[in-house]
This record gives sequence, structure tokens and C-alpha cells, in this order.
Amino acid sequence: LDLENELRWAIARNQMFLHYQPQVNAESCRMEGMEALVRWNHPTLGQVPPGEFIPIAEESGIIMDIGKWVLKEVCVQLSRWLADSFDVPSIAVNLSARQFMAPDLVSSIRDIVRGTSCSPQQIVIEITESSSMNDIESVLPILHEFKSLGFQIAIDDFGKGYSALGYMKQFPIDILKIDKSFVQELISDSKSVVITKTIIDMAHGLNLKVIAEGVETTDQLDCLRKMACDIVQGYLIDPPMSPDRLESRYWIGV
Ligand code: G
Ligand code: G
Ligand code: MN
Ligand code: NA
Repeated sequence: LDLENELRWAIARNQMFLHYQPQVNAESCRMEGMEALVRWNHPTLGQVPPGEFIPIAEESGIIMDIGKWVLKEVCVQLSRWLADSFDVPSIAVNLSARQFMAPDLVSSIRDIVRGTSCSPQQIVIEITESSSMNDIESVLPILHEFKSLGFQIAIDDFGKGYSALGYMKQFPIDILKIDKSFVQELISDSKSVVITKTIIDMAHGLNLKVIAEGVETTDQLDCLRKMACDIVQGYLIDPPMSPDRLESRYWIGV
């Protein structure tokens, strides 16, 4: 079975869809945004996990088309929700390091958003720490271009890669997402508490919002609240889910 070849056709065959995971205020639990996560519904294999097909998509370059499709889909969904007066503040999309190698990344994303009724302010670009630190010279100007167009920028999986903290002052970022490995060790490992607290304080000192990922228990949530974490995301709040389900959980009719 040639997964790569099938992945190439997945968009045209309508096998791709998006799930959305809410990100809520740690205190009030009001929704502050959501993250779009791509899913592949294979005709015989069923749902192929993104952990399996995203690496193939990156390796083969198919991630370029997937990335464009994801953004278009997010804009269409956002427009639909806004038209229904479901007030979704923003949606985050993940970008792979490979996508930053495309010379037309910024212009293609800009044009996709322009072709819809959405504005860049409603889109958060998530870039992993490891991919952004990999090749700072080329990533930095791209991030500045996104920023000047009005997009928000989040550093994903923060703390997991090697953190070149010196670059934190150069990066035009808005949001820092603490990697779930720290969150999941908050209760069992006092070192994770210290590290998480330090990341949150540093982020606040730099005027960044902090999202804790992978929050699964109320103990973890309580701990994060004590540390003044701004936003939480994880199975305790909600898993990634279909737009319909998300609407039924969060839409308050007017
Ligand atoms: O969605 P989880 O639910 O299993 O996602 C697994 C991995 O796939 C995560 O690292 C996530 O960042 C990545 N991923 C999910 N959706 C996208 C996407 O649209 N683009 C890219 N580049 N990565 C994605
Ligand atoms: O790598 P990135 O952070 O973009 O991807 C988020 C990944 O984390 C997705 O695979 C998503 O399904 C997963 N995820 C979301 N909430 C939780 C959680 O509470 N626990 C765990 N273990 N994974 C989560
Ligand atoms: Mn992410
Ligand atoms: Na992450």
C-alpha cells in the first residue's frame, strides 16, 4: 500500500477534514480560540493518525497543499460561524518547518485569507519551537511578514526543543504554548512545576499570552491557575472535535 501516493489524492477525494480543539480562559473557562487539527479518513484504513501521515506529507512536500487546504477550510468555517453569530475569536493553524521553505508561503496564505471574509487578525500561525530555532535567519523575516499583515503568531511545543532564549526578544510572537510533557508532569514532578512557572513568568514579562497544552486533570488545571496561566487546552476541557459538536458545546444563541 502506497500511503504517499494515496495521500497525494486525499484532498481531491474529499478524505481530509478538520477537527477543532477549544482553548479556554483558565479562570472563566470562556473560549478564547481554538486549534485546527487535520484528519485523514482513508477509505479502507479508516482514520489515519496525523502522527503517521504528517511526516509523510512533510517528506514528500504534500504538506504544501495540505497546508493551503487547511487554511482555506479554517477561513470558510470561521466565516460560516461569524455569519451565524457564533463569536469565535480566532483559530490557530499548525505550520511545519517544511512549509517555511516555500518562497510563496506568506503570499499564498495572505491570498487565501483575502479571498474570504476573514481577516488575518483571526488567524494564529503555530510554529514549533524546533522548526523556528532550526533556521532562524530565514524564519525570522517570514514571521515579521506575517506579523505586519496582522496574523498572530504562537510558538508551539515550547520547552520541548532546545530553547535559544536569546531569540525570544527577536521573535514577533504573541502566544507561547507550553509543551504537554511539562503539564503532564506537574503533579508528579516538582521540577516541572518550577520550569512551567518560569516559562509563564518569562512569557508575561515579554507580554505574551501563555497556553498550557495537554491539560487532562483538575489537579493540573488548579496548579496552572495558581501559576497565572492564561489559557488551557486539553482533554479535560474538550478533545479535538467536529465543527458541529463544537457548535453544540459552545454556541450561545442570540
Ligand atoms: O492532532 P494530533 O491530534 O494527533 O496531531 C498530531 C500532530 O500533527 C501534531 O504535532 C500537530 O501539530 C500536527 N498537525 C495537526 N494538524 C496539522 C496541520 O494542519 N498541519 C501541520 N503541519 N501539522 C498538523
Ligand atoms: O503538536 P501539537 O501541539 O500541534 O498537537 C497537539 C496534539 O495534542 C494533537 O495531537 C492533539 O490531539 C493532542 N492533544 C490535545 N489535547 C491533549 C491532551 O489533553 N492530552 C494529550 N495527551 N494529547 C492532547
Ligand atoms: Mn499545535
Ligand atoms: Na504542541
